[in-house]
Amino acid sequence: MQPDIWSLYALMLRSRLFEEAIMQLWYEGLISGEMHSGTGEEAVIAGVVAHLREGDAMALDHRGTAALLMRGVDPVLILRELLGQPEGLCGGMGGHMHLFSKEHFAASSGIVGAGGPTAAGFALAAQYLRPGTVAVAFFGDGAMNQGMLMEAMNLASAWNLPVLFVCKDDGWAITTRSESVTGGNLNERAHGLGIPAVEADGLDVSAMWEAAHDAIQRARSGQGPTFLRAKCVHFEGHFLGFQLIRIVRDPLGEMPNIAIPLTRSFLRTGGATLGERLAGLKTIIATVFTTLRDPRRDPTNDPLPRARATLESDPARLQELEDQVEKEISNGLASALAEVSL
Ligand SMILES: Cc1ncc(C[n+]2csc(CCOP(=O)(O)OP(=O)(O)O)c2C)c(N)n1
Ligand SMILES: [Mg+2]
Repeated sequence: MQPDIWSLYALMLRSRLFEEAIMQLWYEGLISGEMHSGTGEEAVIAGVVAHLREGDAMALDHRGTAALLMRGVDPVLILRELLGQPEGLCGGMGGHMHLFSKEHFAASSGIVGAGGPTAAGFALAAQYLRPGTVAVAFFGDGAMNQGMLMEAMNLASAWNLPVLFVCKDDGWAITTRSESVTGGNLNERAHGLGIPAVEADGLDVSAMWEAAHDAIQRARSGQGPTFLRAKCVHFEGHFLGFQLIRIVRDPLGEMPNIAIPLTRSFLRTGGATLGERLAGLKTIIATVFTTLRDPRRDPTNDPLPRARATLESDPARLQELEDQVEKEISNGLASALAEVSL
């Protein structure tokens, strides 16, 4: 079977446009709290979600908006939720990290790693109540170091549950490089629990679709769980307004924000020794320079133009699709914002 790249691109584009609109509203102050964007991981989500059918379930992390949108949840309900309105998907109480759609068997959680047990639970229910259906868990590389995710993978293997564990590996957990806190190799960790591990390029939606196709087939046909690891890049860093990304975008403007408090604490009497202060300063300077070369700002890591390039042979159809998706998202936004008192 071949992926339908047109519909995959449409899913990715809907998600991108919607999340960019959310970003705008957040910067305008209309959405409160932290906001984790999934921009950059659209190919991972689209390649998997495109295989889901009625009765399949999803357990999501703190970047769950894209998956819900691609699964068919009404963008107006999502947006009203993010705006904290009672008409929102979860009565305005959940916010972007705790979105839930009973109809779609989809639940997200801001507790890192919680998608593991949730997906295993969905998959256990599937075995009894909805045979032939599957559950998918989306989580980050940081979540792979959470005990509950490992426990859930263990049980999924022991009980042969129909579940796909998708690790969206961006190499970071907030400001921690995952490699600095991760022992061994993640694929071997899955193998150790008796789960086959597959790697796919998370920037290439067709590769993701193919890898997910086989893994989901395995689960549907009673052959148990698969671990699918996909490298991707989050353009906004950990969350909107992320300091390291602000430095990359505007190094000169941001430098005083770093330098002034740093100089003050460096010169303060008492506390750390001079040697410790110098070591701290060195770390901060190294982090800033690493950030200036950050792959998160490299446009070649964007999965959208990659998918789009494969469709350019039919520019009329491409234009039509883009116009249609743009209209759909802007109509949804207009209706969410118009009918709700801000
Ligand atoms: C149990 C738990 N510990 C810590 C946190 C704080 N926290 C929120 S997101 C995050 C990083 C998660 O990294 P990863 O799973 O790789 O996801 P990414 O943000 O990179 O997409 C952490 C530590 C949390 N929400 N839950
Ligand atoms: Mg990560």
